[in-house]
Amino acid sequence: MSEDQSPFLKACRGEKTDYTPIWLMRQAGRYMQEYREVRERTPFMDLCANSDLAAEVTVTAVERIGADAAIIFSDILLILVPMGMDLTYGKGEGPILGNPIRSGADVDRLCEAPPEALSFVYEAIRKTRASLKPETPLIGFCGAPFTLASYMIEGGGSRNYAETKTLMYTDSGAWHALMNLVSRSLVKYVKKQIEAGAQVIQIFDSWVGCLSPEDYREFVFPHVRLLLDSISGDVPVIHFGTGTATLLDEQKKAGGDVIGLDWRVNLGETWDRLGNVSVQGNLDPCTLLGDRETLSKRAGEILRQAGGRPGHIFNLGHGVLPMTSVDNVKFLIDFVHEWKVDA
Ligand code: 1CP
Repeated sequence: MSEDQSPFLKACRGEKTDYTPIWLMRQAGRYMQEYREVRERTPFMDLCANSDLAAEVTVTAVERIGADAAIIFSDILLILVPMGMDLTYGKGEGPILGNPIRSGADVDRLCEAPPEALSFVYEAIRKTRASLKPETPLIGFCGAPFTLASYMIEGGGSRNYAETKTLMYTDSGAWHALMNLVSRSLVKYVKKQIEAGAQVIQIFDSWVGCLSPEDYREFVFPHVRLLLDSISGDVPVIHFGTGTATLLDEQKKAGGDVIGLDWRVNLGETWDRLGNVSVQGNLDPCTLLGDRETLSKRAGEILRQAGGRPGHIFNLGHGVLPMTSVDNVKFLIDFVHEWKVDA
């Protein structure tokens, strides 16, 4: 089978497949023993910067669980370093940006990321592509402008995005300048990933669900549109967010060949409403922590809602949680593969 005819790429293009393709966000990560062993010896940023190790972690994960696509091991925040941000990953605390952006003057101190500053990512993509089975497609990715700006402004993760919204509401000039700078950096970064061999790009707008539809339209839409317009046509793009039930129509308008759905929406009804687009999702990652009866029941409900329509990529509604059992992940993947799509 050529990669181009793989179920995952066909589903991205909205073509019919013999079974529903599945991969899991964060499929290489702390829930996997092999990953924990690599991390015991290697700090997270060193792992990302080491293209041999990043390729190894990527390939090990996809082969171990039997997913239909690999996602390059990296992180959405790495691009912030060549833009002028001071990034560290504290033990168990998540990422910390030491010099948060709080004003127009702070924005002025940043620069567009020179794409060659991330050459270790392109190198990891090339090495991963060379060692993956030919029929397994490789996903490249980046954070979306809003989600990246929120880390830059908050200085890390956030519960209510108060600093982010403060800048947005009090200095819309600085806000749009920041979003534009991030978007321009992302266009070049994504194009380089495609050149290196990424066959699909996923845009992670993980935290955009904290916005109202009005704020999305005014403060986010033009930037996501610019990003997606600039990369569209090269390879399929998956446009993902969480908590986005009220934003999905706008997100679809902004662009993407595949729209990511989380578990808070009914996949069937939402797909009916969105219409002509592929969809990815949408199992609650916590169902992998429960018993197999519940897991297969919930997975079956999603497959029944998709109803064999071409263009469904099975995934979780967000990343795999660290306490997940690998056996449950494999059970889910087998369950989805064995499902008769015409049923
Ligand atoms: O299979 C994979 O794991 C692919 C690699 C991958 C991806 C796609 C990693 C590795 N990070 C990401 C994307 C990413 N990073 C997102 C978008 C996806 C999502 O919403 O889950 C986000 C928001 C980040 C930021 C980030 N980096 C966080 C979240 C912190 C928060 O605010 O809640 C964390 C914990 C990191 C570090 C990180 N990145 C990746 C891993 C495996 C880790 C954990 C590091 C470790 O403990 O080993």
